[in-house]
Amino acid sequence: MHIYLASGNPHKLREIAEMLMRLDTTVNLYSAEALEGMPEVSEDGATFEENAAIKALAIQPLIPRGAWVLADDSGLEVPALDGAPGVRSARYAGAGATDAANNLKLLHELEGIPDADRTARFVCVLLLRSSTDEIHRFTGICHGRILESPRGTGGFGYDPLFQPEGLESSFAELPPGEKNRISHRAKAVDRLARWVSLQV
Ligand code: ITT
Repeated sequence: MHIYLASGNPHKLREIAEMLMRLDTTVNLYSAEALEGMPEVSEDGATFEENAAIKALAIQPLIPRGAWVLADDSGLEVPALDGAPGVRSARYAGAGATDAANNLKLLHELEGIPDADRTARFVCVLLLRSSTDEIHRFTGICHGRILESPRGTGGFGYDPLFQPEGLESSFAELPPGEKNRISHRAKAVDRLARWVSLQV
């Protein structure tokens, strides 16, 4: 099965490729660079599903017949902030914001919020779309909490501030490969891989 990833985020590509390798699937994963690159899209959907659909549609006309497009829309939801940054995770501190700026804004918004109320969850919605408009969705959620200050240098995005439930480390402190076994994206990719294994 040939799948093109509708993403301009190299971290997502690396993580999903590693997960698919570990799961030993029959998927051949290609980056959007194998087409004409990921086009600029305006991710103005109200949900992760809508934004994933916008990204998938943007490159779907470019893929070879018989191939599939996979879009990943993901983000961090913090109940104490009414679900923010949510679908705006990538641009929480403004359009084109760096990960560091987004992390700083998150810490600022959570200033004075007691430990018990710093719960959070990462959400990943994967949308798989065929060249003939068949669509499948796979969701993964990872629960945790937001730390008081960034820890670790691995991963990307909010990883230095996110401590997954049951672990002492932040996502960014985990040894290589460990995040890719327990993350929201790992759970969604597990579901995708299970679906792929049922196709013959
Ligand atoms: P594409 O849309 O091109 O795929 P993007 O980074 O803009 O890349 P999203 O619109 O889905 O992707 O935004 C996701 C943001 O949520 C991302 O920029 C991070 O800030 C955050 N995020 C998602 N998954 C994450 C992860 O595993 N670790 C840390 N932060 C994550």
